[in-house]
Amino acid sequence: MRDIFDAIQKSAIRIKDAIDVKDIGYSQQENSSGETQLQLDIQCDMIIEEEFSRVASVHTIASEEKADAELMHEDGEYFVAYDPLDGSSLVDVNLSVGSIFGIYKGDFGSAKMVASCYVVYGPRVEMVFAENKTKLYLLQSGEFEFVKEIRLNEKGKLNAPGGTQQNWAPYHKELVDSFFAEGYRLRYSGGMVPDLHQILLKGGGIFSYPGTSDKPEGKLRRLFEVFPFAFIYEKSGGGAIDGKNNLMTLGHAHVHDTAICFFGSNYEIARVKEVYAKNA
Ligand code: AHM
Ligand code: MG
Repeated sequence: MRDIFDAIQKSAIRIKDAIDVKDIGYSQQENSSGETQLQLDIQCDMIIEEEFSRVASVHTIASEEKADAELMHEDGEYFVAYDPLDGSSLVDVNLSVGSIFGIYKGDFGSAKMVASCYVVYGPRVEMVFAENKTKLYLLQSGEFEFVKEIRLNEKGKLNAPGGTQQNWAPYHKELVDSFFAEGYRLRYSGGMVPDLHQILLKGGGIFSYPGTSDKPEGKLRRLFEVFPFAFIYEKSGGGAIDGKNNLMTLGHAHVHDTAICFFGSNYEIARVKEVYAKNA
């Protein structure tokens, strides 16, 4: 695990440099979700692949930017799924973006996850790594230094509602509005890494990406977006559900499968469950 952690750190430092200097023009290629890939997305994917190719314990990788999983080392035991540059369309407006890593043992799947990590490229570069506990690191002078452990409060104040509102179910809109009616404040940048990072570090709240009329299974991908954050939120004392079930109990059929998802502190997650049990 240590070597994977090191490879993620090396990748993050290289990605930060790529974000700082690269022209982010669009390539001619589309990724598996049909989005036009930015040259920067492809470059970040290649950086991570190259770093993991040097780690003998990595058996297989799966990336948001690759159609299929790729074998790295026959004798490795870890399966790593990653989104190399989540929220990459925010780079041109200079908002924070991130990389997300789900580390699985023996195979991909929520039940096989053993650790999870993300990196935020913002005014500062920070990394959050969860195994038994959730730990925050800060990049300083080329090294990631441990800052503190992260623990969510029972209840927060932030509301980050994702997806096109026009396409929300009425009960979902009522749920989102009910948090605002209780005094929650809107915090939504359109990057799940900084949005979920903010909720974690400010002690709590709720992030939602519901099923919508145009995307009934939501937008966010199970292996490299949903499961990694579900793992981190659970290890931080919060919860992660699809409205009814814990996200970490869901299966997946394909590398790019998506899921409806809610991440938050316990109070908000309980509220979501109540509303979705009655309506969804
Ligand atoms: P991406 O992987 O193509 O960058 O998309 C994922 C991003 C998430 O970071 C964010 O939570 C979501 O898309 C925002 O979607 P929307 O603009 O529909 O709210
Ligand atoms: Mg992405």
